[in-house]
Amino acid sequence: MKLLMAIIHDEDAYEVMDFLNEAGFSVTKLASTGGFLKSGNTTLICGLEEEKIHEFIEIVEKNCSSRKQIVPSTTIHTSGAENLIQLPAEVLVGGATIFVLDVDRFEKI
Ligand code: 2BA
Repeated sequence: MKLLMAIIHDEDAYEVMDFLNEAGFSVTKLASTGGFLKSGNTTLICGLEEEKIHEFIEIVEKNCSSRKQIVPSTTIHTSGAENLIQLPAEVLVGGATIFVLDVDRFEKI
């Protein structure tokens, strides 16, 4: 058995969960925060058999879009500490970041 962790955009979360549920996956949604942007995102966790990994990733891929987001304050040092410029910068946040982990044991009691 495997555990998939998919970090996705909040706005995609409910639609992806609907499609995953329809396809028979059991999913848990965790509210998470990106360490770089310090803004909310969603982590879905799902225990599944190895042969279902491809189907899970396909559903996530079809329903999660990448987006450009602004990093509000990027400090640029010009010549010395007295010349600091605060510039907004843009980053591309991917449709999903997915980790696949081995599960040693799985119990439902
Ligand atoms: P954040 O950490 O808020 O990162 C948002 C986006 O900012 C990233 O998109 C990437 O384009 C950029 N970014 C992140 N760290 C950076 C850095 N040190 N320097 C420059 N740009 C940086 P994604 O790569 O698509 O990641 C989206 C979210 O997925 C991340 O949100 C984080 O919550 C998670 N994530 C991505 N890679 C991860 C990893 N290796 N381990 C754990 N979580 C990860």
